[in-house]
Amino acid sequence: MVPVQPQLPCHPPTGPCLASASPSSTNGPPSKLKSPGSQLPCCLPADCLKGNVDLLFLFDGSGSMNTEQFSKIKEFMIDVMKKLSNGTIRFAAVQFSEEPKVEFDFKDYSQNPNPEKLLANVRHMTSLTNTFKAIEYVAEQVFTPARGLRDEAKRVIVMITDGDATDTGNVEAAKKNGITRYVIGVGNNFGGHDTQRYLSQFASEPVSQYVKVLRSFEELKDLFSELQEKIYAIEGNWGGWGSLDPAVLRSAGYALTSLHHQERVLYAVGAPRYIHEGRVVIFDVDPTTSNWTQKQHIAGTQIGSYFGSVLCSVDLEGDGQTDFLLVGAPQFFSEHQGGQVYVYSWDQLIPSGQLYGDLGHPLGRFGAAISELTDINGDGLTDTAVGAPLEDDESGAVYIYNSQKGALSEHYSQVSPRNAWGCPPHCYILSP
Ligand SMILES: [Ca+2]
Ligand SMILES: [Ca+2]
Repeated sequence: MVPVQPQLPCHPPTGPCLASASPSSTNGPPSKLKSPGSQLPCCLPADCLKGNVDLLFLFDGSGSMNTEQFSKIKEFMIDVMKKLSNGTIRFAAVQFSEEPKVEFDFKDYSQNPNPEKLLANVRHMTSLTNTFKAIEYVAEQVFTPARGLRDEAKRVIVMITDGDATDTGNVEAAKKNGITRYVIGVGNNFGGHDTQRYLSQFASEPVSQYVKVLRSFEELKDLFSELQEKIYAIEGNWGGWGSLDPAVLRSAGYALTSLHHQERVLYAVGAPRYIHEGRVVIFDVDPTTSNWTQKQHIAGTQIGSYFGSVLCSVDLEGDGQTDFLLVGAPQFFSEHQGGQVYVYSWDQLIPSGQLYGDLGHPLGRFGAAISELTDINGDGLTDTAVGAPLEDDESGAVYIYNSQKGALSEHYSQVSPRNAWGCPPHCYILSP
């Protein structure tokens, strides 16, 4: 079995790219590399993908909610903006009642991204709930370059409303403008219909993903994590697991490898930008229908570590049955180490160790390439190579790990004299 390597070039772009780690992360790289705009010496290609999101809060200011409830909506928006202030998301806010009113636009936010100040002068309008009118207005009048919309940004409306619309219409303008619509219905002022179905007329599809019904305004404060996941999914070019095809996943930059268990073949798919922590998901594929079913998943532990950007399955004895799944996190940071590889026993994804490079190479990108080798020390067991392409002043290094009976040694047996394995500087691909 030949492990699938990520689509990384041997010579990545020479120009710098922007670090994507959140400045609020507590366990990320040293501070000099954490701030938005930090320059790294080079980047994995996916780093350089555009991930900007322009997000507009369209919030209900109708007279059916009291002052306290209206304040809860403002608190929610402020909370979201503070927690998502990572440099890739810009915000705008429009209150709607009988008429829509721009409280601040994307340009205002980019000039002064202070949520409290931007919402300090909001006055509760306390009139009708002309929802259709408001959506059409923001789609046509606020998602515009003049209001600070960025050309390449994903467009998102987060609408918060407490009751039925008092007007009629459609959301064609928003659809035409490519705006993703996440709708939050809150409180008890909706008519006697199925609230979720009612709100679905404003939302993107699938409804289960883009409509949220809350019984009370208090619940808004607990909604952040769910909304964060939605936004990160959009920001990170994460389209969900809906339409899966190995060729599509590879071309989209996802890592992919097969796992063999008895007569079954399963697939591990890595999504290194998933909610910034990375995730690996195991799928079972029905051989007759080709339908993919999600079986298990494992999450990364450090924001920005690129967990899941490299995957490699290992068959120790060459019996055709996978024994280990190795997951690379080449941008994992600790004080002395740059990158690590997580080892999971298969077929249950049980954590069984971690591999590290030598200390003293915090920018080494250990784990940016992993390959199952043949048996190179003659003990009958497959051995494994891990690349650290930027180690030792970007000379690059390759570490060899021998297998033991039923296990992969956590201690390497050899490390290449730097740049002596036929692997040029910056090499991101290893072949057996
Ligand atoms: Ca085996
Ligand atoms: Ca061996």
